[in-house]
Amino acid sequence: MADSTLYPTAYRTHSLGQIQTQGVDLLDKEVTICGYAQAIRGKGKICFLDLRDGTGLCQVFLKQGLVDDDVLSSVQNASRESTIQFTGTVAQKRAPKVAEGEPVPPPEYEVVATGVNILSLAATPLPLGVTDTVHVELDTRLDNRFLDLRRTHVNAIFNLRAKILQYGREHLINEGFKEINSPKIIAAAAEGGTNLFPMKYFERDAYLSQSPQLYKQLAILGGLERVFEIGPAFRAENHDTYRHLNEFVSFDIEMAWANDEDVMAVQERMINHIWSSVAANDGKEIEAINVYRRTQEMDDIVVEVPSIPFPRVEYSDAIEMIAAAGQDITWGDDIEAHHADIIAEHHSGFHFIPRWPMPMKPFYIYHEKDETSPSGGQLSRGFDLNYGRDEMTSGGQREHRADVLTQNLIDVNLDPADFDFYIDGFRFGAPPHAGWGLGVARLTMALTGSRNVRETVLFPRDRKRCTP
Ligand code: AMO
Repeated sequence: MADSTLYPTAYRTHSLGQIQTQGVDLLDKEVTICGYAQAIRGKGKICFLDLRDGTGLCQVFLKQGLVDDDVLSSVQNASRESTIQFTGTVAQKRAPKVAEGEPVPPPEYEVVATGVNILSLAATPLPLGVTDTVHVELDTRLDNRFLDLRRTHVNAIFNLRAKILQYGREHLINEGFKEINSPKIIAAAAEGGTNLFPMKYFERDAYLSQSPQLYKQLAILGGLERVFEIGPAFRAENHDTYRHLNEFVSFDIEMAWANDEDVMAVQERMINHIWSSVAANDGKEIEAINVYRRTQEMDDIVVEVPSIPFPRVEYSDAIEMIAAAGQDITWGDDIEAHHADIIAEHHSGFHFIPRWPMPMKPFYIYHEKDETSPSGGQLSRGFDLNYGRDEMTSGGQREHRADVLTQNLIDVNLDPADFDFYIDGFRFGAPPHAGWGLGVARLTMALTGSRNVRETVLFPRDRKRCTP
């Protein structure tokens, strides 16, 4: 995380990560650093302070004579997590003793303080410990997220979430996709009418967007060829599970002249790129999570780069697999969480489930004319991507025939008149196209070994939580 390209600011010349990575060049030089006081040791004439910022840790050494007595005692008496600025010189920390034959750790650096400025004293007691490894309930953590985020492994989860977005974006841009932003105040439901959050929009009713679906398609119909969007989606769902929220970030693509297989290939290449980039660059974040997991007696997470193509378990084969395991399921039924467990026994990593029956997929999905399918031509070009038991993505080829699209709306009891703005887009020449929507929090769960989607969302919104 130590970033050698960080510029100095009004408050510091160097980050703590830079002190550790560039320490050899900084030896005996004067620096100004800032951070949270993580631990303060020493009475009387000396004091050792572990200072932490968002890039790392550095020990600060204070000694009578180098700083005034009252300054020394104010640091010794400062509460944990207070923010302090120090000016001082960089020195090499005394190397810890290592047993013979053991590897010698790389040198660490400290700052010998000559100037101190207490920026903000932390109130006591802290509502939750930043370095403690005792288990804290998720609700307490979320109520005090500002402190929870200071914990190294929690910080690492959000750094990795940012990397998912960075590497994902980078990959799509390299494949010729352009980033778009669609409206979040909408007048018609994309994903069914029952889970909309209504809002007042001047004199009329409007809703919060459930998905950029209709707009990303209109962008393709308008000739933008390949688009992606990373933005919020709102669902007034009652689900109270480890993987559902009422606001989530949806990572969407849409692509012209393409079918379901084409966009599945984009997805697996993108995930392969994200996983291999994390494996190559972000080992420190993974290790930070593992250090914590060991204190909780949990297994280490390992970033296994998934090879492509990902396995494909067609819907019909999935139904057979689930039925063979003794479950009461027939073609046309939904694949529920406990069914997904059975598939996950065969495929614990990423796997696609393509070719769902049309009645189980949204009206905008392409209607496959396949008289051999058990549904008599009702097969869709819709797919899901699962990681183990959890759905990460839905997507598919889209219906680009305006008449079929209108009939699809009628079939699901939606009024085509409410969708004129959308169907009109198909009346004047429409490219066949396909796309998908990926849940960022769920993908972050998969990467970081988190067991609850709330772990991977800064300020989650669920049925019971609308603050902080
Ligand atoms: P879908 O509704 O399946 O498809 O959503 C796509 C992905 O978004 C994530 N997701 C959620 N994450 C957290 N909480 C929720 N309540 C929630 N709902 C969905 C999941 C899911 O796989 N328009 C289509 C996508 C497309 O076809 O392009 C859509 O929204 O990871």
